[in-house]
Amino acid sequence: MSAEVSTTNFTFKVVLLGEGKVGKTSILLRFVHDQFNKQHLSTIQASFLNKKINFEHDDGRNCRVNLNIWDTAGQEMFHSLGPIYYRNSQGAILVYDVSSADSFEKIKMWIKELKKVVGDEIVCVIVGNKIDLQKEGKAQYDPEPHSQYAKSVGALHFLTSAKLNENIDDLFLEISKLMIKAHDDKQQATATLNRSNSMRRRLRVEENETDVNIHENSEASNSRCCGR
Ligand SMILES: Nc1nc2c(ncn2[C@@H]2O[C@H](COP(=O)(O)OP(=O)(O)OP(=O)(O)O)[C@@H](O)[C@H]2O)c(=O)[nH]1
Ligand SMILES: [Mg+2]
Repeated sequence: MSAEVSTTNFTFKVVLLGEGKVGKTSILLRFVHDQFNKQHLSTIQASFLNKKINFEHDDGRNCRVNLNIWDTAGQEMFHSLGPIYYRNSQGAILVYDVSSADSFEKIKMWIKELKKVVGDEIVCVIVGNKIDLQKEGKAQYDPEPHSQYAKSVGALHFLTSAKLNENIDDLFLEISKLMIKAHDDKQQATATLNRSNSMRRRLRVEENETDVNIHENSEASNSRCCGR
Protein backbone atom coordinates (compact mmCIF):
# COMPACT_ATOMS: atom_id res chain seq x y z
CA MET A 1 0.00 0.00 0.00
CA SER A 2 1.53 3.33 -1.01
CA ALA A 3 0.99 6.39 1.19
CA GLU A 4 -0.29 9.33 -0.84
CA VAL A 5 2.03 12.34 -0.69
CA SER A 6 0.22 15.68 -0.83
CA THR A 7 1.46 18.55 -2.98
CA THR A 8 2.01 22.07 -1.68
CA ASN A 9 1.25 24.84 -4.21
CA PHE A 10 3.03 28.16 -4.37
CA THR A 11 2.81 31.15 -6.68
CA PHE A 12 5.77 33.51 -6.83
CA LYS A 13 6.59 36.61 -8.80
CA VAL A 14 10.20 36.85 -9.99
CA VAL A 15 11.82 39.80 -11.75
CA LEU A 16 14.83 39.76 -14.11
CA LEU A 17 17.03 42.85 -13.73
CA GLY A 18 20.34 43.93 -15.26
CA GLU A 19 21.99 46.00 -17.94
CA GLY A 20 20.88 45.85 -21.59
CA LYS A 21 22.13 42.90 -23.72
CA VAL A 22 23.28 40.75 -20.78
CA GLY A 23 20.79 38.02 -21.74
CA LYS A 24 17.73 38.46 -19.48
CA THR A 25 15.23 37.72 -22.27
CA SER A 26 17.39 34.86 -23.50
CA ILE A 27 17.45 33.24 -20.04
CA LEU A 28 13.67 33.50 -19.82
CA LEU A 29 13.03 32.18 -23.34
CA ARG A 30 15.41 29.28 -22.77
CA PHE A 31 13.69 28.39 -19.50
CA VAL A 32 10.08 28.69 -20.67
CA HIS A 33 10.22 27.73 -24.37
CA ASP A 34 13.67 26.12 -24.67
CA GLN A 35 14.52 28.59 -27.42
CA PHE A 36 17.53 30.79 -28.15
CA ASN A 37 17.69 33.77 -30.47
CA LYS A 38 21.08 35.02 -31.71
CA GLN A 39 19.62 38.44 -32.44
CA HIS A 40 19.27 41.08 -29.77
CA LEU A 41 15.79 42.58 -29.65
CA SER A 42 15.74 45.19 -26.89
CA THR A 43 12.94 44.61 -24.42
CA ILE A 44 10.69 47.64 -24.18
CA GLN A 45 9.48 48.36 -20.64
CA ALA A 46 8.74 44.79 -19.56
CA SER A 47 6.84 41.60 -20.32
CA PHE A 48 6.17 38.39 -18.47
CA LEU A 49 5.88 34.63 -18.93
CA ASN A 50 4.56 31.91 -16.64
CA LYS A 51 5.97 28.50 -15.98
CA LYS A 52 5.01 25.83 -13.46
CA ILE A 53 7.65 23.57 -12.00
CA ASN A 54 7.23 20.47 -9.82
CA PHE A 55 9.90 19.08 -7.56
CA GLU A 56 10.51 17.26 -4.33
CA HIS A 57 11.83 19.72 -1.78
CA ASP A 58 14.87 18.85 0.37
CA ASP A 59 12.46 18.46 3.33
CA GLY A 60 10.51 15.77 1.43
CA ARG A 61 7.51 17.92 0.43
CA ASN A 62 6.16 17.68 -3.11
CA CYS A 63 6.06 21.25 -4.35
CA ARG A 64 4.34 22.80 -7.34
CA VAL A 65 5.54 26.33 -8.01
CA ASN A 66 3.82 28.67 -10.41
CA LEU A 67 6.45 31.20 -11.48
CA ASN A 68 5.29 34.51 -12.84
CA ILE A 69 8.53 35.85 -14.37
CA TRP A 70 8.89 39.50 -15.37
CA ASP A 71 11.54 40.37 -17.94
CA THR A 72 12.50 44.04 -17.68
CA ALA A 73 14.25 46.38 -20.09
CA GLY A 74 17.95 46.92 -19.42
CA GLN A 75 18.19 50.23 -21.24
CA GLU A 76 18.95 53.10 -18.87
CA MET A 77 15.88 55.09 -19.95
CA PHE A 78 13.63 52.40 -18.41
CA HIS A 79 15.53 52.21 -15.11
CA SER A 80 13.00 54.28 -13.16
CA LEU A 81 10.29 51.68 -13.94
CA GLY A 82 12.19 49.09 -11.86
CA PRO A 83 10.15 49.48 -8.62
CA ILE A 84 6.90 48.74 -10.50
CA TYR A 85 8.23 45.26 -11.21
CA TYR A 86 10.30 44.41 -8.13
CA ARG A 87 8.11 45.88 -5.37
CA ASN A 88 5.71 42.93 -5.13
CA SER A 89 8.19 40.29 -6.22
CA GLN A 90 9.35 37.47 -4.01
CA GLY A 91 12.52 36.95 -6.07
CA ALA A 92 14.97 38.96 -8.15
CA ILE A 93 17.41 37.50 -10.69
CA LEU A 94 20.20 40.02 -11.28
CA VAL A 95 21.94 39.24 -14.55
CA TYR A 96 25.36 40.37 -15.80
CA ASP A 97 27.43 39.32 -18.80
CA VAL A 98 30.67 37.54 -17.74
CA SER A 99 32.52 39.32 -20.55
CA SER A 100 31.50 42.80 -19.32
CA ALA A 101 32.90 44.25 -16.08
CA ASP A 102 30.53 47.21 -16.41
CA SER A 103 27.51 44.96 -16.37
CA PHE A 104 28.69 43.53 -13.02
CA GLU A 105 29.03 47.05 -11.59
CA LYS A 106 25.40 47.58 -12.54
CA ILE A 107 24.46 44.58 -10.38
CA LYS A 108 25.99 46.26 -7.32
CA MET A 109 23.82 49.28 -8.00
CA TRP A 110 20.66 47.12 -8.31
CA ILE A 111 21.48 45.32 -5.04
CA LYS A 112 21.88 48.67 -3.24
CA GLU A 113 18.57 49.87 -4.64
CA LEU A 114 16.72 46.66 -3.74
CA LYS A 115 18.09 46.65 -0.17
CA LYS A 116 17.03 50.26 0.23
CA VAL A 117 13.53 49.92 -1.24
CA VAL A 118 12.41 46.40 -0.32
CA GLY A 119 15.03 45.34 2.26
CA ASP A 120 15.28 41.61 2.92
CA GLU A 121 11.74 40.98 1.67
CA ILE A 122 13.09 39.77 -1.66
CA VAL A 123 15.29 36.76 -2.46
CA CYS A 124 18.21 37.82 -4.69
CA VAL A 125 20.23 35.61 -7.02
CA ILE A 126 23.17 37.01 -9.01
CA VAL A 127 23.73 35.41 -12.43
CA GLY A 128 26.80 35.65 -14.65
CA ASN A 129 25.49 34.75 -18.12
CA LYS A 130 27.29 33.87 -21.40
CA ILE A 131 29.85 31.50 -19.82
CA ASP A 132 30.11 29.82 -23.24
CA LEU A 133 32.24 32.82 -24.33
CA GLN A 134 34.91 31.68 -21.88
CA LYS A 135 34.97 28.20 -23.40
CA GLU A 136 35.26 29.70 -26.87
CA GLY A 137 38.18 31.84 -25.65
CA LYS A 138 36.17 35.04 -26.26
CA ALA A 139 36.24 36.09 -22.59
CA GLN A 140 38.66 35.75 -19.68
CA TYR A 141 36.58 35.37 -16.59
CA ASP A 142 37.43 34.78 -12.92
CA PRO A 143 34.19 34.10 -11.02
CA GLU A 144 35.78 34.21 -7.55
CA PRO A 145 35.37 37.95 -6.75
CA HIS A 146 31.79 37.85 -8.00
CA SER A 147 30.98 34.84 -5.81
CA GLN A 148 32.57 36.63 -2.84
CA TYR A 149 30.49 39.72 -3.51
CA ALA A 150 27.28 37.66 -3.81
CA LYS A 151 28.06 35.95 -0.50
CA SER A 152 28.68 39.31 1.18
CA VAL A 153 25.16 40.49 0.25
CA GLY A 154 23.47 37.17 1.08
CA ALA A 155 22.77 36.21 -2.53
CA LEU A 156 23.38 32.98 -4.44
CA HIS A 157 25.74 33.20 -7.39
CA PHE A 158 25.03 31.27 -10.60
CA LEU A 159 26.92 30.98 -13.88
CA THR A 160 24.75 30.28 -16.91
CA SER A 161 24.67 30.07 -20.65
CA ALA A 162 21.30 30.71 -22.22
CA LYS A 163 22.91 29.84 -25.54
CA LEU A 164 24.03 26.34 -24.47
CA ASN A 165 21.25 25.86 -21.92
CA GLU A 166 23.68 25.54 -19.01
CA ASN A 167 22.42 25.93 -15.44
CA ILE A 168 19.17 27.60 -16.51
CA ASP A 169 16.74 25.06 -14.98
CA ASP A 170 18.89 24.86 -11.82
CA LEU A 171 18.77 28.63 -11.47
CA PHE A 172 14.95 28.66 -11.37
CA LEU A 173 14.82 25.57 -9.15
CA GLU A 174 17.17 27.10 -6.57
CA ILE A 175 15.44 30.47 -6.49
CA SER A 176 12.12 28.63 -6.04
CA LYS A 177 13.52 26.73 -3.05
CA LEU A 178 14.81 29.97 -1.51
CA MET A 179 11.44 31.68 -2.01
CA ILE A 180 9.67 28.73 -0.37
CA LYS A 181 12.05 29.02 2.58
CA ALA A 182 11.40 32.78 2.86
CA HIS A 183 7.64 32.08 2.66
CA ASP A 184 7.85 29.39 5.40
CA ASP A 185 9.97 31.64 7.65
CA LYS A 186 7.47 34.48 7.26
CA GLN A 187 4.53 32.21 8.11
CA GLN A 188 6.34 30.88 11.15
CA ALA A 189 7.17 34.40 12.34
CA THR A 190 3.50 35.42 11.93
CA ALA A 191 2.33 32.33 13.86
CA THR A 192 4.80 33.08 16.68
CA LEU A 193 3.64 36.71 16.80
CA ASN A 194 -0.03 35.66 16.90
CA ARG A 195 0.70 33.19 19.70
CA SER A 196 2.50 35.79 21.80
CA ASN A 197 -0.26 38.39 21.14
CA SER A 198 -2.99 36.00 22.27
CA MET A 199 -0.88 35.10 25.33
CA ARG A 200 -0.58 38.81 26.14
CA ARG A 201 -4.37 39.25 25.71
CA ARG A 202 -5.03 36.28 28.02
CA LEU A 203 -2.69 37.71 30.64
CA ARG A 204 -4.48 41.06 30.44
CA VAL A 205 -7.89 39.39 30.89
CA GLU A 206 -6.56 37.42 33.84
CA GLU A 207 -5.15 40.60 35.38
CA ASN A 208 -8.59 42.24 35.09
CA GLU A 209 -10.26 39.22 36.66
CA THR A 210 -7.80 39.42 39.56
CA ASP A 211 -8.74 43.12 40.01
CA VAL A 212 -12.40 42.17 40.22
CA ASN A 213 -11.60 39.48 42.77
CA ILE A 214 -9.56 41.86 44.87
CA HIS A 215 -12.36 44.44 44.65
CA GLU A 216 -15.00 41.89 45.63
CA ASN A 217 -12.85 40.61 48.50
CA SER A 218 -12.19 44.09 49.82
CA GLU A 219 -15.95 44.87 49.75
CA ALA A 220 -16.56 41.67 51.64
CA SER A 221 -13.92 42.47 54.25
CA ASN A 222 -15.20 46.08 54.48
CA SER A 223 -18.68 44.90 55.20
CA ARG A 224 -17.35 42.53 57.84
CA CYS A 225 -15.25 45.31 59.32
CA CYS A 226 -18.19 47.72 59.54
CA GLY A 227 -20.45 45.00 60.77
CA ARG A 228 -23.17 45.82 58.16
N1 LIG B 1 27.13 33.83 -26.36
C1 LIG B 1 26.01 34.05 -25.73
N2 LIG B 1 25.20 35.02 -26.15
C2 LIG B 1 24.04 35.23 -25.44
C3 LIG B 1 23.68 34.46 -24.31
N3 LIG B 1 22.52 34.93 -23.83
C4 LIG B 1 22.15 35.93 -24.63
N4 LIG B 1 23.05 36.11 -25.62
C5 LIG B 1 22.99 37.11 -26.71
O1 LIG B 1 23.12 38.40 -26.14
C6 LIG B 1 22.31 39.33 -26.82
C7 LIG B 1 21.36 40.02 -25.84
O2 LIG B 1 20.46 39.07 -25.31
P1 LIG B 1 19.04 39.50 -24.71
O3 LIG B 1 18.49 38.30 -24.07
O4 LIG B 1 18.21 40.16 -25.74
O5 LIG B 1 19.50 40.58 -23.64
P2 LIG B 1 18.61 41.43 -22.63
O6 LIG B 1 19.36 41.48 -21.35
O7 LIG B 1 17.23 40.90 -22.59
O8 LIG B 1 18.64 42.86 -23.29
P3 LIG B 1 17.58 44.09 -23.07
O9 LIG B 1 16.23 43.58 -23.38
O10 LIG B 1 18.03 45.15 -24.03
O11 LIG B 1 17.72 44.54 -21.67
C8 LIG B 1 21.57 38.54 -27.90
O12 LIG B 1 22.26 38.72 -29.12
C9 LIG B 1 21.67 37.11 -27.44
O13 LIG B 1 21.67 36.19 -28.51
C10 LIG B 1 24.58 33.43 -23.89
O14 LIG B 1 24.39 32.69 -22.93
N5 LIG B 1 25.73 33.27 -24.65
MG1 LIG C 1 15.43 41.74 -23.10
